[in-house]
Amino acid sequence: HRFTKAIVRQPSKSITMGLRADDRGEPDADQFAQDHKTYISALERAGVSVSTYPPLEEFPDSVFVEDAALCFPEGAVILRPGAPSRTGEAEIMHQLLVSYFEDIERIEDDEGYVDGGDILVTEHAVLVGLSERTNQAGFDALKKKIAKWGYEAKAINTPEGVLHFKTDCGLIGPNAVLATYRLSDAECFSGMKIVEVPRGEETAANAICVNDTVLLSAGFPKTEELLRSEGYQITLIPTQQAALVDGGPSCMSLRF
Ligand code: CIR
Repeated sequence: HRFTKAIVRQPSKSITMGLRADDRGEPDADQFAQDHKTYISALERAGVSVSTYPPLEEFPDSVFVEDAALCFPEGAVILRPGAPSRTGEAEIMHQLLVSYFEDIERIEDDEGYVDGGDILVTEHAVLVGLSERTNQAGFDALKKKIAKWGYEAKAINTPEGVLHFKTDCGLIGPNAVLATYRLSDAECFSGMKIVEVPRGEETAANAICVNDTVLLSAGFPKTEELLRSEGYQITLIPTQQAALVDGGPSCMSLRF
C-alpha cells in the first residue's frame, strides 16, 4: 500500500506548554516551526501530497495530529485522546476529515479513550497499546468500529513508564518494525522482521515508513547506521524540539 496524502498541523506558540512526562525544558516555538517545515518537505519527497493546517493556540499539543484520528483507505476513525487538555482536538479533526473521507466512525464520549500514538497498523493486525492514554473501553470500541473494514485490532500492554505504544516502536517497511529492547521480544511482532534500536537511542524508535522512505529522528547515529546497513532509505528529521514534549516523526502527521 502506498500513501498519497498526509495531514499536518503547524505547531502553535503554545507548544511551550505542551504536555510532557519529564520536564527537560520548554521547546523553542520558532525552532519547532522551522523543524516542522523540514518534516513537511520530507513527507513530500517521500511521495505524499501534504495538507497543512494552521496552528491552534488553544491546543498546545495539536501539532501531534496523529493522536486524534486513525485513517485507512476505507475510512477514518475519530479517536478520543486520553489527556483532558487534548479531548477537544477530536472534534476539530472530525470537521477536517469530512473533506477526505466519506466513511467516518468516532469513539463517542461514553466509549473510553484511545490516542493514535498507541496504534500501529501492520499488515496482519491493528496493534493497540493500552497505556495511560488508551484504555480497555476505548480499545473495545475501536475494535468494533474497524472490523467492518476488515481490520482486526489486538490489544498490547505498553511497557511501564512509556507514554505511547509507538514511543517504543515504528513500522519501517511493509512487514518490518523498529523496536526498543522493551518491545523487541513482544509476541505481537511475530512473523515480522524486527530491528532492535541500539541501547541508549530508544527515542529513535518512533520512526515512520512513508512509501519507500523511513523518516527517522536525527541524532541517533547507531540506529541510522544499522538501518542503512540493512538497506533502508532514510530521511533524517530534526525532532529535538518535539522530543521535549514527547513527540517524534510519527505523531506529527496522519498518512493515508
Ligand atoms: C502529549 O503528551 O500528548 C504530547 N505532548 C505528545 C504526543 C505524542 N504523540 C504521539 O506519540 N503520537
